[in-house]
Amino acid sequence: MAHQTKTFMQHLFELRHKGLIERDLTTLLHAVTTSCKAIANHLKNGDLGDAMGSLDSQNVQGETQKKLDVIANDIFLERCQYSGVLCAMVSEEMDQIYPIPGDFPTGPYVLFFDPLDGSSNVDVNVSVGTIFSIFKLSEIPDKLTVEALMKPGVEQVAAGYALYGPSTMLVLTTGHGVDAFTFDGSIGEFRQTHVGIQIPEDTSEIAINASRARYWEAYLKTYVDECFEGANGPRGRDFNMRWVASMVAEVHRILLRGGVFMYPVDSQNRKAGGKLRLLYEANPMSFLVEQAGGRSVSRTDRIMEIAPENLHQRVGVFMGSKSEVDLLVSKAQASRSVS
Ligand code: AHM
Ligand code: MG
Repeated sequence: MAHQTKTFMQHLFELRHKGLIERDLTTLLHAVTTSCKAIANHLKNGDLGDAMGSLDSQNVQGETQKKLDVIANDIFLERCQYSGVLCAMVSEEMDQIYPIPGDFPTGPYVLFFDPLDGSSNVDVNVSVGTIFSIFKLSEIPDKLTVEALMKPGVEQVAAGYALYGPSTMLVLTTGHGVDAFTFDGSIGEFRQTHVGIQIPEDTSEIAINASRARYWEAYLKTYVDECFEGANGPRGRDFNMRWVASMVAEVHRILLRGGVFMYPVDSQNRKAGGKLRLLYEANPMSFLVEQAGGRSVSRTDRIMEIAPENLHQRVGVFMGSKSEVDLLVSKAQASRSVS
C-alpha cells in the first residue's frame, strides 16, 4: 500500500499545478524537508553518535543549548539559505534575525523555525520535533528590521513540523487542509500517509504540565479538577491525561485522535509572557490546528490574530478539539481577567 502513495514533492507539485501554491514556496518547502531529513539522520544514532549532551552556551531564552540544538539550527541555515527565495530566517536558537548572506540570491519569503523543539527530551530518547512557519512579504525590505518581519499568524503561507518519533513524520499545511507524510528510508523520501486530517471536535484527553497547578488561575484549576473528577464529577465522563513535554508529539497526538494542549500564562511565567514562543511554536501549530478544524487561543484570544512585537515573544496556549477549547474560553471569560 505505502509504496503507492504520493511523495511529499509530488504533493507539492500537485498543489502547484492546481494553482494553490507558488513555485518559490515549493522550492522553500523542499529545502525545509531536506533539513528535517538531515536532522533525523543525526538523531537516529543517539548515544552511538557524538551529537548528544549539552554545550556550555545558553540561547537567547536563557536555556542551556544541547549540541543537537546547534547542529539542527546550522543544518537549517545551511540548507535553506540556498533556496534563493528567502530574505531572512528567525530561529529559537538565534538572538537576532539571520539575513541571507550577500552571496546567495534572495526573495520575499521569511522562515521562522524551532530547530529542535522539546530538546530536553533528547538525552532520554523521547520524541522531539522541528517546527516551521513561513511568511511572504510584499517585497524584500530595504532594511531587515524586526518590525519588517512582525506579521500576525493569519498571514502565514505555510506551516508544519517534523516529528522524530518511532518513525519520522512531516505534517504540513499551506492553508488547504493538513496532510501528513511518513519517511520511507528505502527511497529517502516522505510519503503521504494522512490526507485532510480533521481533529475530533470532542475529546476526553487533556495535556498540561500539572506540576504547575499552584501557579494557575482559579478557572483553569477548576477546569482541570472537573476533568479529573471523571464520571462522577460535573463533566460526567472520565478524562485521560498525557504530557510528553514535547509540543510536537503532543500536537501530533491531538491532530490524530483529539485532545487539548495547554501551556497557560501562569503566575510564575507571567512576567515572561508565558512559556511557548509565538512566532515559531504557537503560530505554526495554531495554523495546523485550525486547518484541521480545531481551535487555538491564548486564554481567550485567537493566537493567529496576535500582532507580534518581538522575535522571541511568548504566549499562553490552549489548542485542540474545538468544543473543549470553547469550554476553556468560556470559563476564562467568566473569570476575572488577570493582566
Ligand atoms: P523548548 O523549545 O525549549 O524545547 O521548549 C518547548 C517545550 C515544548 O515542546 C513543551 O510543550 C514544553 O516545552 C514542555 O515544558 P515543561 O518542561 O514545562 O513541561
Ligand atoms: Mg521549542
